[in-house]
Amino acid sequence: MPKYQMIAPALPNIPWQEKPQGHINSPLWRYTDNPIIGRNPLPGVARIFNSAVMPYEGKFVGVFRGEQTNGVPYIYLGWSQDAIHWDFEPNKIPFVDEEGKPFMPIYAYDPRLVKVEDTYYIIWCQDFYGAAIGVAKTQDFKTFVRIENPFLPFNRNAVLFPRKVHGNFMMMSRPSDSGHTPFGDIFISESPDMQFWGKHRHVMSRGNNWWEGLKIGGGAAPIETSEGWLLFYHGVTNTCNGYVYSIGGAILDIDNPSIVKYRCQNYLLTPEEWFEERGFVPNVTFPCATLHDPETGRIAVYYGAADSYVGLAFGNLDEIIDYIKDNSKTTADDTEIGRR
Ligand code: BMA
Repeated sequence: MPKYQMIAPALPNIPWQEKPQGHINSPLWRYTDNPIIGRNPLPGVARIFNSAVMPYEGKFVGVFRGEQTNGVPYIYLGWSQDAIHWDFEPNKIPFVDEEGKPFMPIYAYDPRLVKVEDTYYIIWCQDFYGAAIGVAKTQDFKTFVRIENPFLPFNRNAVLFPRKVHGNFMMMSRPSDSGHTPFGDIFISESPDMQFWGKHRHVMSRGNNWWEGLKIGGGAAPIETSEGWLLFYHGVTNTCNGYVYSIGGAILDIDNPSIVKYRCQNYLLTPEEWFEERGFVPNVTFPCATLHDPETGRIAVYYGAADSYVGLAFGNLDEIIDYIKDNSKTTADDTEIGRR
């Protein structure tokens, strides 16, 4: 009998591999054929990484950060039967604004994809006189309507919750500066309509543990579970040789997600494999999505690797939650409501 429950639609075709024998030090293990997306995945695009996927009509759809050969990142749509092998649409996603006119951000990166009720939302980072949050909605993956800038600059890593809480959309984000910011905590904001955001609260701070001492940012859309919202996020440390990005885990209160119930003091995954340690930006593992199946407790984590590849890791809900709880260390910044 599973110990904990996931509240989500069943996903019997989730990609999966069993835990290898002898695996230690983390409840996540890597897919043996990683990376799942290699270099030069389509004409004009040099690298795909930091990307998000979702089930759609029996198959899978994804929004992918494609670094063009001119160096500018943009978002591309991809389709897959198994969520491992992907076919990409050759053109950038053709957003339109709310009047139906074409809208093309100057750049767009680190997309997340979240379904709330009957609408899919893409959330990314784009220029708004500096790095800020972009949002668009679609119901058919043909028409993508961009919603005007939800937040002020500078901000990144916006992650929408998969359902409303107390009737409002909930979005995490990470206010920062416009460069390779050397600071950043996770905050949460509420909206009745995806247009107007308020009730901003602090969720959790950087600096708790060495591997996440510099900055943190939301990763995959949180998974609703019987213990709370399961969040995979990224944490960054600064070394004499540059930043290192690891994947962390926390569980947020189900009714008041600005309250952290448990926060794992150990990372769940850190750069160890060649495709994580070597690439355009070495030593980056950057989670942007999960697939998850409530019937089996299986979770597949999609993460960008070294700003060059997409990696896939697997874990089991019970083991992940127990690992986070057994190794939890929270501070007052984490456990308070985050309203000052
Ligand atoms: C962050 C973001 C991510 C990137 C990471 C490492 O600031 O720009 O897109 O993966 O840096 O370069």
